[in-house]
Amino acid sequence: MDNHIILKVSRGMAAFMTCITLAACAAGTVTTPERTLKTVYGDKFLIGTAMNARQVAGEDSAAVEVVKRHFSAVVPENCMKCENIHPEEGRYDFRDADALVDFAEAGGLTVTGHCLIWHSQLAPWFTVDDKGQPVSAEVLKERMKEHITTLVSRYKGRVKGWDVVNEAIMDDGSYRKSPFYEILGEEYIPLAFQYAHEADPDAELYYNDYSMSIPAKRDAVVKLVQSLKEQGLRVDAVGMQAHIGMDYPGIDDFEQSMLAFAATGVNVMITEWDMSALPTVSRTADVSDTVAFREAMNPYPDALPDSVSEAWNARMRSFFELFLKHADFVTRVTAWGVTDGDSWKNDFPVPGRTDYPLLFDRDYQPKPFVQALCNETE
Ligand code: 9MR
Repeated sequence: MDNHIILKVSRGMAAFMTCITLAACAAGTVTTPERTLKTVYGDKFLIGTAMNARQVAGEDSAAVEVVKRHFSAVVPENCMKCENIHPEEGRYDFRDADALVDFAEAGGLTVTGHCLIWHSQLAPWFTVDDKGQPVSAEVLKERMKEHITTLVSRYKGRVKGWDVVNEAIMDDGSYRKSPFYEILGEEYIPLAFQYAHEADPDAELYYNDYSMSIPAKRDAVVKLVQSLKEQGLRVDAVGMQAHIGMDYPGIDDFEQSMLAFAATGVNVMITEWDMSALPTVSRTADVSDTVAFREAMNPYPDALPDSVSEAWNARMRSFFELFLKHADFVTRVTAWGVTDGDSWKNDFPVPGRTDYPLLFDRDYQPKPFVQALCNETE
């Protein structure tokens, strides 16, 4: 090939590449790697989101687009919970959970299984006999083992880790008096970890809970993790749910808990991150309600005022910076839902509110602090 031909070929290639670029631009696609949470912070920790069954089924394609662009991990919001996946003894319904794991695999997303043993959203049959009386310790152990083994083995090698036990400790540090505790005592927790490990020795295993900044709860979870480790059980991380508000918890208290958990030798995961922008409902308030109460508790039905939005974004950013600061032991940060419209917070603790707790708004746009984080270079 003489120089003349090489020049012609390279000009042709350049023209071809320009065409591709222009075509891509015309099609609204990007030609340089897009700056998203995943592309900018994905080397620090997994960036996850909870997904609902509607999204996984492709009924909300804009949400799916956000998930694919910004997140590297997913967790099912509800479909792996006992009442959904194991509604009756001997009958499982794996359809939604299978779909989520398939979706994740196709998109290269890491899956967390949520959750194996939890007092809430527990199938009604699970801890009682056919007369509605509590089953014996032996029967409950058998049921737990069968349930855990079935789920963990089914997704072996596809689910990276499991929330093995969820919300077993109360805010005062005592054990929750759940049916599991009433029948088996504290022993149900190590048993759950043992059964999960036997079913998939490679799966990571987590203890997951909320309000983890409260000192009494922090101390009790530290003791629990230490005791599991002393018993030779696998426990990889403590999941801090991080359902926070504008006025709780103190970020220093949250950091103290992160450090306390990490000091036991496990990782920390921020597993269910959201922050209500609405007034905190006092635990003593009568949420059974009056119209006036509901209106006072739902002050921004159309949009957040700028001042509230700014405060919300600043506080969320401070938490994300805290997670980055401890990226040596924070292995995953997961938002509890994709957009504000999807969030459970719209209905809790007062039903029918319009809340703004997540990283993407109702129009699937990143919140200002997410946009700013994505645009920054270190
Ligand atoms: O977001 C979930 C919501 O759709 C369910 O109705 C609710 C039922 O309890 O559970 C929500 O998720 C919870 C999670 O599984 C465990 N931690 C607390 C979460 C918020 O309640």
